[in-house]
Amino acid sequence: MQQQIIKGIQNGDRRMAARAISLIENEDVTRYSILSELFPLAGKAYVIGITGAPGAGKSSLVDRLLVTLRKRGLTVGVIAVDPTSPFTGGAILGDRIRMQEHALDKDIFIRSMGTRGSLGGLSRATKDAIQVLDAFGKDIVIVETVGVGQSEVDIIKYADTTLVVLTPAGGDSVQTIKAGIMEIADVFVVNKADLAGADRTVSEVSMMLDLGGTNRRWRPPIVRTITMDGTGTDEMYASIQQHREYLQESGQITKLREERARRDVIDLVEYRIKSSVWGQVSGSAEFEGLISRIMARELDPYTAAVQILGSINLDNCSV
Ligand SMILES: Nc1nc2c(ncn2[C@@H]2O[C@H](COP(=O)(O)OP(=O)(O)O)[C@@H](O)[C@H]2O)c(=O)[nH]1
Ligand SMILES: [Mg+2]
Repeated sequence: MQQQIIKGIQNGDRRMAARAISLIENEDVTRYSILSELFPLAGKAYVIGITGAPGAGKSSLVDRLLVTLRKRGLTVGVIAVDPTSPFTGGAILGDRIRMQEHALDKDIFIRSMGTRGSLGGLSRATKDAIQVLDAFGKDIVIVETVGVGQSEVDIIKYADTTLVVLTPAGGDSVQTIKAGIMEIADVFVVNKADLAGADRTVSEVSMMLDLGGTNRRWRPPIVRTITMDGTGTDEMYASIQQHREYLQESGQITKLREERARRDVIDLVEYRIKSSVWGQVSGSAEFEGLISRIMARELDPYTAAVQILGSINLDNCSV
């Protein structure tokens, strides 16, 4: 089965790419050996992250971007991450009719991913799914994720160029945007520019960028878009291209990838240890016994942790 999946991905079989992502989502035991065989095939895709509040227009912008990319003959993979929705089983973004039309295009692969357990599993699964689509030969991989919480910020770290989508609506005025999100933006998109207040949002972002000082060599451009008529789509694409050129010419892309490789290995080690520990400890009689004793103040959590460490077996982490 494993060889069939790898061969299939090499031969452009969509079902096999989908199968690999399902195995990743299900935390199947075979996923790591599949991913390690896929690794040599990957490394060519350019990853675009798109994040912002729910309803900001991310999916609509992805729609527009897909048309632009396809016109240029580029093949695209889309991963829509929605941590607020339960495990989706790989359903296509049902809310977007046009997305579904795109789904019929064989050079576009769309997949949504939902919450899966704890332990940063979604971020891990997304990173691995990007690698599958990269190995599958997609020129561009777009990751759409709701800009709330740490795990979404983590996901976006896998992107080469990150778009942060804002809207003129008072609700997500720049002041309320989390600092973390501001820092990860390579391009700001002020969507719904047809609504009142777009100018104010643009100048607020611009002011925040000025306050940020000049230590950033790349000043994120601010693009206005209206997804209904496509206003700003070309400019958005041009900004992505400019950022991509900047990364290449400055050598930043190599630094980024090196940093990512480092983080990836550490993440994997951490993730596997955590999963193993969780599997052995959570719900076990020993663990519950320790908790009761802590509650009765007969035992402190520091000593309990040391006791647990002495009893767990980490041999299965590398399986
Ligand atoms: N007025 C206006 N509405 C928009 C625009 N782009 C998207 N919308 C609407 O905003 C809502 C959320 O869009 P969606 O793309 O699903 O947002 P997401 O949750 O960020 O993916 C939908 O009802 C869209 O029709 C825009 O440029 N202007
Ligand atoms: Mg969406």
